[in-house]
Amino acid sequence: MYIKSIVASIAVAQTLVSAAAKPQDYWKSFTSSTDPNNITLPKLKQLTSNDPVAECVNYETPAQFKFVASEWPTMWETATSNGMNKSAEFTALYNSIPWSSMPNIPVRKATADGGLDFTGYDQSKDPDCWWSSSTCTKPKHPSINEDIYQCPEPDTWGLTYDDGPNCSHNAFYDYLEQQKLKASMFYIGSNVINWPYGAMRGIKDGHHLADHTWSHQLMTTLTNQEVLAELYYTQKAIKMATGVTPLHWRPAFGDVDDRVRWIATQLNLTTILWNLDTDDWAAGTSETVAAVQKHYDDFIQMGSNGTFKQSGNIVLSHEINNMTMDFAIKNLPQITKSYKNVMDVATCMNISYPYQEHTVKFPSFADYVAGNKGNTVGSNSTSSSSSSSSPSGNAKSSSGSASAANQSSSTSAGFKTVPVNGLAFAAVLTFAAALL
Ligand SMILES: *[C@@H]1O[C@H](CO)[C@@H](O)[C@H](O)[C@H]1NC(C)=O
Ligand SMILES: *[C@@H]1O[C@H](CO)[C@@H](O)[C@H](O)[C@H]1NC(C)=O
Ligand SMILES: *[C@@H]1O[C@H](CO)[C@@H](O)[C@H](O)[C@H]1NC(C)=O
Ligand SMILES: *[C@@H]1O[C@H](CO)[C@@H](O)[C@H](O)[C@H]1NC(C)=O
Ligand SMILES: *[C@@H]1O[C@H](CO)[C@@H](O)[C@H](O)[C@H]1NC(C)=O
Ligand SMILES: *[C@@H]1O[C@H](CO)[C@@H](O)[C@H](O)[C@H]1NC(C)=O
Ligand SMILES: *[C@@H]1O[C@H](CO)[C@@H](O)[C@H](O)[C@H]1NC(C)=O
Ligand SMILES: *[C@@H]1O[C@H](CO)[C@@H](O)[C@H](O)[C@H]1NC(C)=O
Ligand SMILES: CC(=O)N[C@H]1CO[C@H](CO)[C@@H](O)[C@@H]1O
Ligand SMILES: [Zn+2]
Repeated sequence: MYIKSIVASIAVAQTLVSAAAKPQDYWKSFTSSTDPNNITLPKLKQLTSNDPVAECVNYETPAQFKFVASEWPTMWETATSNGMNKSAEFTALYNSIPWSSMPNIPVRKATADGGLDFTGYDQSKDPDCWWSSSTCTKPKHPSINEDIYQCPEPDTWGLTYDDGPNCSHNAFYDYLEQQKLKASMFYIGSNVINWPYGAMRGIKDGHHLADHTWSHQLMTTLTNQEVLAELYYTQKAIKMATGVTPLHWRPAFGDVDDRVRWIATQLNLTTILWNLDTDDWAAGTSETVAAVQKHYDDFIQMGSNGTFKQSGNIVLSHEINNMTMDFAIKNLPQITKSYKNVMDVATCMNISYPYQEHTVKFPSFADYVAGNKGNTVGSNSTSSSSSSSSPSGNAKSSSGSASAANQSSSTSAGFKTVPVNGLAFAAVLTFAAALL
């Protein structure tokens, strides 16, 4: 078991849960020393490298952050782990939620091979708007935010990348920056904790950051408490690293139903799905590389043959690894030729403020198309940096509980691999002892 502190990386997680808090106010208790409008990334040699081995070294050590392992779930485990669900912080949040109003929908079961068990569910009626069953996106129960699954404007490609941030993403982010392309980036909480510089680069570059859960599991198979924790701790991790709390999230594998949506809605989160799937992550495993390239070719063709004449798309693709990011770089020149507009989801939806804090303002669709592509400082630039880093203390006081067994491997990284539906996610954990 890897139980250890990631160095210094993550911001001071203050937990000032006030009594009688409303669930949608939870984010006000997060503090972050990051100003999203003034991100400074240190001059590390890996920042423009293409080599993940080199890029990931020392990537997780913003000096202004302090990571306290006892305040976070265990990396890549269900977010109730490490006693989080018994913490005063989480208990207060849990108790603030009006659970009796939640639609009465059971926790789903997984099959032995890690799929979903639909036994006993009326898939033709799909009463719970279970996306995995029928790609339903319009909730059938009341008081639930409706999903976004396509950019409404014609000839528009909604650019989205899941499963970041990854320390090896810099060549890819450099490319997007050079091309002045902004995407919606769905970040996994465990990755944000591992590689906060990656998330900081995301906000610095003006991408639309959103929540992709803590441990990337089938959400409908998790209990209410687990669903809440998966979303909450990812919100918190993104806030710690970047200074903003997202208002959007995407379920892993698209697995969402009205129970899960209702819980997300309590945190003011709206679900973003997709209507085209590249399957890029599967290239070379369950699909051939050529088959994935064919998906891209088809989607590119749809941009010029009238398929998106009335409305646009949102395309699922990934930041996971060199292969998926190479697909992106290879195909974007054709995508931008074939489609009139290529942009992040906040912009294509005219969502000026995709974060709880109004510190970053996105352009409207019309402004973006007119060439005003940059984000601006929002109406509330004072609320972001609520805590200042202490002059010398924070960076050094990492809670060094690296497991004794591996304290000695002071310069190496430990890899933890969790298979998810045939897909392996490797989380690089660097030991506290290594970097200070
Ligand atoms: C931006 O951050 C730098 C270093 O963290 C600081 O010196 C500077 O005053 C900040 N600028 C603004 C406008 O806040
Ligand atoms: C906390 O979560 C763990 C793991 O999900 C679970 O086994 C335990 O029953 C939960 N405890 C409480 C008090 O809810
Ligand atoms: C959050 O949710 C509350 C209650 O549903 C709503 O009044 C408020 O407008 C929402 N805020 C945002 C930023 O979506
Ligand atoms: C447009 O291209 C796609 C992908 O090749 C194809 O499936 C679809 O039938 C085409 N539509 C029209 C109207 O030609
Ligand atoms: C991060 O990127 C590296 C290099 O491409 C890859 O091997 C690794 O699996 C990725 N990790 C995660 C958690 O996505
Ligand atoms: C993938 O790796 C190759 C070889 O190291 C490199 O040239 C390329 O730029 C990488 N692609 C991305 C998107 O990082
Ligand atoms: C975005 O705003 C434009 C007007 O500027 C409007 O025509 C369009 O319908 C809006 N799109 C959405 C999704 O609200
Ligand atoms: C600015 O932030 C403060 C503190 O978070 C909040 O009370 C206020 O409503 C915000 N104002 C705007 C215009 O968003
Ligand atoms: C007990 C344990 O996890 N040992 C590992 C420590 O790290 C080295 C190098 O990464 C591994 O080889 C050991 O297995
Ligand atoms: Zn994912």
